[in-house]
Amino acid sequence: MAQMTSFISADELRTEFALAMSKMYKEEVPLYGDLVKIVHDINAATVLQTTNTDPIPDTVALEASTERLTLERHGAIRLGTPYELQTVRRIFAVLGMQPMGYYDLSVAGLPMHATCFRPREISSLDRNPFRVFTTLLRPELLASETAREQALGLLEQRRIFTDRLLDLLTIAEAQGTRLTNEQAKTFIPEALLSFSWRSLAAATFDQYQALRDEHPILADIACFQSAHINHLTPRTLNITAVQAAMQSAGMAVKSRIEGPPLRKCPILLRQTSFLALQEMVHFKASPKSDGTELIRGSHTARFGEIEERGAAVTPKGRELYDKLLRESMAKSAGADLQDVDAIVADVFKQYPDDWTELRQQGLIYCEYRCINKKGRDELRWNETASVLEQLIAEGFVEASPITYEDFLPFSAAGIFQSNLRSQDKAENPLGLQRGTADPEGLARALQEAPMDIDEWYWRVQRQSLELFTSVLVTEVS
Ligand code: OOG
Ligand code: NI
Repeated sequence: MAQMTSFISADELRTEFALAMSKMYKEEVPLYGDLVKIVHDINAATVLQTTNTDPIPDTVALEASTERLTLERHGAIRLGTPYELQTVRRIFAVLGMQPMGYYDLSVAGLPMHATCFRPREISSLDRNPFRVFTTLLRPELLASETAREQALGLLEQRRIFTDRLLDLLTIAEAQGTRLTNEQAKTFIPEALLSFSWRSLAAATFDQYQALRDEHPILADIACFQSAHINHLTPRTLNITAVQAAMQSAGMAVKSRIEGPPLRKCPILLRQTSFLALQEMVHFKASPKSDGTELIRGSHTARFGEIEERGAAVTPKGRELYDKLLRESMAKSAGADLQDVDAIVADVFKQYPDDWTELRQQGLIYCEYRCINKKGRDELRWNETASVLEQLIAEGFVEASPITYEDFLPFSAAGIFQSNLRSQDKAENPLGLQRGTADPEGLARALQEAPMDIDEWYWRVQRQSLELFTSVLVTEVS
C-alpha cells in the first residue's frame, strides 16, 4: 500500500518559521535577544501578580495564553516592487498568513503604503499570532525623477528569492498551499534568506548616498540584496515596566510611547522602540565592478521595538481615538517633551475607561460566551434594557473585549521617523501631498484586496453571538 504523505500544518510551520526568524535576528542584532529576555521576565512577573490577585483588576492587559505570549512577535519588511509583494504573499500563504488591512503611510510623508500578513482564524492566532507589517514603495510619490529611476533600476535587477524557494512555492500551491515535513525543512531556511541581513550592498556607494539624500527609506528599500527584516517585536503585558527596564539596561529608547496613554482598560496598541543600529556595509565601487574593490560604509535602519496590546475598537471607538489623538497633538505642539504625556492623558479623559461603559457605548468589540451561572427561573426580565445586556447583568453571558491584532498607521509613522533619522529633515521631506491613500493600487500590486480590519472584528463578535444564541436556545428553552 502506498504510504500516505504527511503534510505539516500551517500553524506548525508558522511557529517554526517565526522561531527560526527570531534566532536569526538574535544573531544579527544581539540587543534584540536582550530585549526578549527583559520582556519574558516582566511578562512572567505580571502573570504571577494577576493570578495572585482576585478578582483580576481591570488595570492589567487583556488575557493571552502563556503559549501565545511566549511566541508572540511581529516583524516588518519593506518591499520595492509588486513582484516582490506578490511573492511574499505566496510565502506567507504557506505559513497561514493572509493580508489584513490597508495602511497609508503618506500621512507621515513616507512614499509607501502597507498591509499586514497574519492568521485570520482565532484558533491560529491562539497558536501563534505571528504577523509581518509589509510596506511597499510607491515610486509615483517620489518628487525626484532621478531618484525614482535609480531606485527602480536597482530593484529591477535584484533577486531576493532563491530558485529553490520559488520551486517550493509552486510545489506547495499544487499541493493545496501546504508542504510535507521534508519540504518544510528546506522551505524555512530558503524563505529566511529573503529576509536576512546582507552586508554586501546591491548598490554602489554613490547610488546609496544619492538615494539616502533623497530619503533614508529609499536607500533602505532599494540598495540591498534582500528585504531584510528591520525589527521583530515581542508583546509585553506591561510596556511601562519594560520601557523602564530598557532604559536601565542602557538602551537608547525612543522618548515617547506611541498610541493611547496609560489607561485602566487598555485599547488598541502601545509601542516603543530603541533606536536603529549602525551596521557595517560593503558597497561596490562601480556598477560593473567584479567586487574585488569594495568601499566600506554603514547603514542605519534596523531597531528593536516592544508592544502592549489592548482591546479592538469599533469604527465609533476609532473615530473617538483619532479625534483625541489630533486634539492631543494640537495641544502638545511646542510643549516640553516631558509635559506631552500629561497633556495626552488629560485629553484622553474623554475616552471612557471602564469595560462595561466601553461596551455599552459601542466603542469596543467583544466576544460573548454563555456561562449560565444561574438557573433560568432567576432571570428577571426588565422591559427597558436590551436582552443582551440583561443576560450579561444576570450572569448568563460573559462579554470579553477582543484583543486588537493589527496596527496603527500614526504609531507606525512615529516609529519610522524615530528610526530613520528623518527628523533631521523637515516633517514632510518629500513634499508629499496628504490624502493620497491608494488602496486599489495596493490591491493591484498584491493581486488581492486585503481584508477590511473592521469587518474581521465584526465577524469575530458576530460569530460568538451566534454560538451563544444556539447554546441559549438549547439551555434556556
Ligand atoms: C514598519 C513600521 C510599522 C509598527 O509596529 O507599527 C510597524 C517599518 O518600519 O518598516 O512595524
Ligand atoms: Ni513594528
